[in-house]
Amino acid sequence: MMSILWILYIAILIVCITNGSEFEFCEASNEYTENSEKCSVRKHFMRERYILYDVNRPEGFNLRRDVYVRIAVFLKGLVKKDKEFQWHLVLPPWGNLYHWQSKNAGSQVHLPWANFFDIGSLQQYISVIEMYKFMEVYSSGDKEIELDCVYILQHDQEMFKTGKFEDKNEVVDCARDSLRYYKLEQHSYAGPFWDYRNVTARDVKCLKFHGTASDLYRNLMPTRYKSVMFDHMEIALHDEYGSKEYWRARRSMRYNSKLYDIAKDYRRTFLNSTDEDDNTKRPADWTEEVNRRDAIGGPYLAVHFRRRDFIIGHKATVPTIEDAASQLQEKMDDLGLNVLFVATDAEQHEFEELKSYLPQYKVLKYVPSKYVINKFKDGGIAIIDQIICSHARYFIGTHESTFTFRIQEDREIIGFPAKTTFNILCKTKKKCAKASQWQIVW
Ligand code: GFB
Repeated sequence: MMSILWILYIAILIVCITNGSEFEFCEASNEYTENSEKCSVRKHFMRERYILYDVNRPEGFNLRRDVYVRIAVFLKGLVKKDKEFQWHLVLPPWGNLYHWQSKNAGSQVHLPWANFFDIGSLQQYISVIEMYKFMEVYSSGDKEIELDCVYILQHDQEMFKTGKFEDKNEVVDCARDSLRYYKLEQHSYAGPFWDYRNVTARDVKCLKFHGTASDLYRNLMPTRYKSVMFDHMEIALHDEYGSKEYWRARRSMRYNSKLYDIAKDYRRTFLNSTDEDDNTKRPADWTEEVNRRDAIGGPYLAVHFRRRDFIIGHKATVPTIEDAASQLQEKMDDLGLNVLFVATDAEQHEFEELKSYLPQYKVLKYVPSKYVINKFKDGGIAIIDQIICSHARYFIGTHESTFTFRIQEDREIIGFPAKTTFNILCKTKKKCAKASQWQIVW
């Protein structure tokens, strides 16, 4: 019996040696059968960890972009702290936004970030992966994705009642009615998951949370979870709002180069504006940008004139169309400009009304071709408007609109003098809210 076993052992050894493989114990797969190359690939994969997130459904495009900056800075800090694991941020697909209702834009769900942003630029700040790519690498071949843990961030209502705010990170029972996730079976939850049907989670926890994003490090538990999702990520605050790190993350959010090209073409054709003449040339790589304040901008004034839901939600600060026109006229005359670029979500008749008050000027807005709206959707058109505003000699925005804030940030990055950027339309010439000023830090 012993000699048969010996013969078998020697035969296996010969087969292994002639095949060039080795018998070694591979901890990653808990087997003896792997050769060392395969084993190191497995080991490497074992170190991959994925963070996913989602934002309160009604929030718009530009607040969502701000939430990205929060989580990007969070991940950057994590990578610095923890070298044991390879951390990646999964980019939540865009879609189903309340404001994105253009009928000729085709489907506006599950849009990848590459539609709007330059992924290479994002990668230069942190490791990001589009959702569809994550699904390929993470699924076990059958296209089903099972996340290890979902945390639903919730405000502590008590703090809002008492006005006493302190950091909190506490797993609590999930109130049934607030839970958009439901149990399918033991260790399997279905939920909204960016409207994907093939995604579930093994565990769902509600987290009463107050504090900055980095307070969530402790919830990651990478020796237990490979993938963790945070829902309602907008509840976590910036770790470093307005700091150098904040601005690095923000600067990495360059747009899809095709959107810059469309805006460039429009500026040259209709606004007599080029980067050479306007002193707005930027290095191709955002990490090579430097602090400057000498951008001149194209010979036009740009206004972001927010209407629709803002007229109701921000009654106290949004001017009538006539009031807006009179403020714009005054500034145009001041600056000796006769071209006005209007970025707006206004109805066409509102835009015509604005124009009717300003007959002495050339008043323009960007109108996308069928091809552009179909390819880049409402989000892409919004970005084109933002790029054109960010290259104007002078910019006036809408008080407290995150759409305006993103333009102001872009102008700070390009290098305009602050006084040409942080201006807002007033309710009336006499009644004006104070504009916030978040200047860039290098
Ligand atoms: O981006 P956003 O959150 O900015 O929402 P606010 C406004 C959306 O409306 C944009 C469209 O994403 C665009 O789709 N939009 C607004 C525009 N202005 C323009 C424009 O000038 N050009 C183009 N092309 N599109 C928040 C809302 O809006 O205001 C919240 O998201 C809430 O739901 C809050 O209503 C009061 O910060 O301006």
